[in-house]
Amino acid sequence: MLDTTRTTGDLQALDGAHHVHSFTDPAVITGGKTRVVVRGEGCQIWDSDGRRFLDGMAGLWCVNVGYGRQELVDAAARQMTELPFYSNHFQSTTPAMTELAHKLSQLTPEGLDHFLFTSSGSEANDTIVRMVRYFWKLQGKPTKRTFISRTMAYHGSTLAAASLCGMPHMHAMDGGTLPGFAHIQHPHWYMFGGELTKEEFGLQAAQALEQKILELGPENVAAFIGEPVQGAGGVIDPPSTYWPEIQRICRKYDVLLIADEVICGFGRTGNWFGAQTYGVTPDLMTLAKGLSSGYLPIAAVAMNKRVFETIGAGGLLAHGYTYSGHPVACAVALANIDIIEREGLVDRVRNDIGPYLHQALAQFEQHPIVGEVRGIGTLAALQLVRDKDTREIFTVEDGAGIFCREASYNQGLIVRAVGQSIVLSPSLVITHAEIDEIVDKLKRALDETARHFDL
Ligand code: PXG
Repeated sequence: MLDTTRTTGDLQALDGAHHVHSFTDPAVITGGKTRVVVRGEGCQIWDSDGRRFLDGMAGLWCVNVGYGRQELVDAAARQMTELPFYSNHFQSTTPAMTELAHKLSQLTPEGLDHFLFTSSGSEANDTIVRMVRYFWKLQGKPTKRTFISRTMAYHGSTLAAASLCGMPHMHAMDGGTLPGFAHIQHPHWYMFGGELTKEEFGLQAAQALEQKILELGPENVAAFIGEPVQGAGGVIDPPSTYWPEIQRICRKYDVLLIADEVICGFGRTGNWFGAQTYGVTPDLMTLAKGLSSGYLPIAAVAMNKRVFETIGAGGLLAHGYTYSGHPVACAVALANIDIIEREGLVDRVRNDIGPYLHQALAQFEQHPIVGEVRGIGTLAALQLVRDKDTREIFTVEDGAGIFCREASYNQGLIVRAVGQSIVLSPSLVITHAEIDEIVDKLKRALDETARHFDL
């Protein structure tokens, strides 16, 4: 049983002694600096000392409907009482899995009507690597095995997903990528656009895909995968010309197009899926996070008819997880989708809080250390710079991102620092008053950062 009598200090000591954290320097934890989070409601969380924070990240980009939704608790409890577990292996299903697959087929872009469930975005992307290679083998093109993704992409921490990632520190940790993974530059206009307009740069950035396909040989390229807006890479929202050109190139060379919708899906960009926002129809999509608003772990691979019918004709599908389509997670995902639909949260992002957030953040374009304010819907980033005129970014050694993030925490606002950018991804139920609070706290944190660097 959970011992509820422990103090913050007790928990920090135990945590330092036994718990290995994700994406954290273990030395920080053994030093007893773990933040102990105990409760959430709407967009707010509380730590074990009773301190309130406005959660500008919706957990880890995932609590789309906000914390404290009793409806999701009830859905889980009902399913747990009725049937806590059954698998989908060997021809079995449970009503919750079937209903969820059916529901998703109504929400996803046309043609994406088949769903394979996993418990995490990483597993889903690893699954995609196996499925796509299997697809090409069955299509009689077994050499089409290489995946192309982007620098600063994040697709997960399992083996293949980590190779799809484009973050140097991810690859450096265990000696590089697996064979069969290539990368092109991410479409960040502010960093790489030079004198080009955003639209010109979008086309140029997409054409890097064509060059890479030709360099590798189209007969060797299986798929291109990208997040419609790169999230963990720093909220890189591409120019409007980018995705349609990517799609054109993929079709030209018969390279499958995969949208990793783990962050962008379920309303974040103002449509159900980011691919819709950017006007493309992928062959496969990865879904996670907002699918259950993080209340339970569940993710999915969506595939179109061509992919499904090909692998469907291949005999036994030698792939699956014990928890594929876990009934409790599926029941929670269904209830979560009900909330998004009933409360009109997708329209709310597109027509109300998305524009409100970006209008409010636009004032920081005048701030001495903010070079660019970017994003779409409830995704936003501020690029911290030393010099606005020359677009000189702070260095890693400067640590302006981390400094500003800590200054925000001290104000009671949770944000992420990605390199020298400050990133926001609040829940879709955030109010105008809470956005005003974010902006107010962020302003103080930015001012403090500017003072720290004498700017
Ligand atoms: N794809 C994308 C686009 C993601 O953002 C994953 C896949 C992997 O999902 P799982 O469920 O396996 O974590 C993610 C996850 C960060 C950060 O630094 C973001 C994620 C994970 C860890 C850290 O903001 N996103």
